[in-house]
Amino acid sequence: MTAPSRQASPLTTVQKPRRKSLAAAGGVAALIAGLGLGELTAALTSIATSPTGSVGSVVIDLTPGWFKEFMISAVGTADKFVLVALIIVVASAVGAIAGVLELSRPPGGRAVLGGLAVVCAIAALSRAGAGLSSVLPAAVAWLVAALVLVFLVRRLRPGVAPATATRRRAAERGDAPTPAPAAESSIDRRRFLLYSAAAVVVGVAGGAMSRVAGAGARAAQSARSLLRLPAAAIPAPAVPAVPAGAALDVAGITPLVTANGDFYRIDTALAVPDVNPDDWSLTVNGMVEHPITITFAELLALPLTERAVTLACVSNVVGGDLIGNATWLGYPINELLARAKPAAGADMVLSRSVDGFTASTPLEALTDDRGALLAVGMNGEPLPFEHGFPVRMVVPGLYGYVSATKWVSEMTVTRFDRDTAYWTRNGWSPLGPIKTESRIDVPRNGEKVAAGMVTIAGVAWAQTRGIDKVEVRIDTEPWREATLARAISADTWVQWLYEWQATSGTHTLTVRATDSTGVTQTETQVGPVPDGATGWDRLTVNVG
Ligand SMILES: Nc1nc2c(c(=O)[nH]1)N[C@H]1C(S)=C(S)[C@@H](COP(=O)(O)O)O[C@H]1N2
Ligand SMILES: [Mo]
Repeated sequence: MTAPSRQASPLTTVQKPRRKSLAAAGGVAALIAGLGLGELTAALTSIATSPTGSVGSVVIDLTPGWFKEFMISAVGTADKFVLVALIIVVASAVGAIAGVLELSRPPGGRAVLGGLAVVCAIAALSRAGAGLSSVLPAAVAWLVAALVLVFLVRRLRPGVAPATATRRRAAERGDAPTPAPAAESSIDRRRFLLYSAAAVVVGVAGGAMSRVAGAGARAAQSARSLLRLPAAAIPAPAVPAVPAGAALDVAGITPLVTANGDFYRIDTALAVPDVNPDDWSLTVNGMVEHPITITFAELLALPLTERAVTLACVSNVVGGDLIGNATWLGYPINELLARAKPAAGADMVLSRSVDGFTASTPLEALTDDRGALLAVGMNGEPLPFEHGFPVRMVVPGLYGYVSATKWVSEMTVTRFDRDTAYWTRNGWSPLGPIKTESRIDVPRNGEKVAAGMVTIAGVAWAQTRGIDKVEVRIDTEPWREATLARAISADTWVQWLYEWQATSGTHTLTVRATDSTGVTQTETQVGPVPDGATGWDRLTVNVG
């Protein structure tokens, strides 16, 4: 064995241009490490927020149709592959630029990576059902990439290279000759490449693990995208769930039907459950004569009903937006329970989600003819993952926390004095009927409007009872009746408008609704706990 010669030492002299290319390589390595761990974070939290996936989806959305068609005709199903390759090329270029910049103008490289992270975060936020947590993968990716970049680029600075520092210290002590000028640029090139390779390995491992961790999610996703829901047996195709004339043509008013991507989302799930419909089943058990287990295929084979229902959250404040209206396709829960035959004395159904959430619903609300649904479709699509794919409950007239269990997997017939549910255990009322409410959508609070005819418009709701009257009050003038649009049904909100001859000055607008039982929305202001907020929606406008 011969000892390695001096020349083979990892300490080599690296010229400036070489340092630049090493920095570029380090930048790419840092980016790979960051992206890999960002992908892993996405796979472990939510499926829709992967930095590359969300950027890819946004690119797909923004690509003009003609170009998409051209791509598909030119490269066929390889279009996704081309997109991924393109993203890799662009990302590598950004990484290389970041590396060079971090060497020449720190913290320029970190800033460039930060810019890329912001793009990823915005892309993730733009996806349907995104929340603040959607930026987490991009944030993790940036943090990791920036740390690796700083670490690697520091090794390219002769001033701080440990070997040089030792030499300088030795020089200061005077027990070594002054270092040769060339040694100033000596860096541990082999070690640098080793660390860069390690960063690449970490990134690739993170990416690979994210594929494994996200496999279930992807299986569920592809099952959802392949799913073709059967047509509703009721209403017949000729009878639309949303009749003509139900939507008012007023700029800025809440749309009558809320698009799935705009539908409010409330749940306790940190990661959206990705349930594969092939693995899903619902069990009806507890105080029943005939326990039932039904698979997704069996559910779809039953005659389904389509019905518009306005869902509301008990946490919605007066004037708030935790409310949405959709057409739901599903199987009537009362028919399912009729097959199971609840025992005498039962008064509650405890529904359970695959993620452990529970809701306690009065048995009566699920067996009467209000039309509670075991829903599979939302506005003509399979349920979005965020809204309970593959199956959720929708019960007209009850706040979501006592009725609208998403990803539902079990319904236990029981009694209120035997069991409690997720929110009722936390001090919320066991009964959650939706209160009669109304909201002004236009004009906006604080808006400046021109004197003359101003349209005041909004929505009002009293699910299962229906709205009979909406009144508007300008300042302290008498209440004036608004015009109601045609209601879809008593289970949905109704749009209303009032044409106001506005005079200059500051004015206060107030709205109140009266339901079909003759109950007028109370002025008494209460917060959401324990059974829903009350009060009148009121706002101020400046008429110029
Ligand atoms: N599994 C599960 N289902 C749930 C919840 C939940 O936290 N987990 N939240 C409920 C609440 S409080 C409301 S208001 C509705 C909201 O439904 P959405 O997110 O589809 O609008 O879902 C209900 N179903
Ligand atoms: Mo809710």
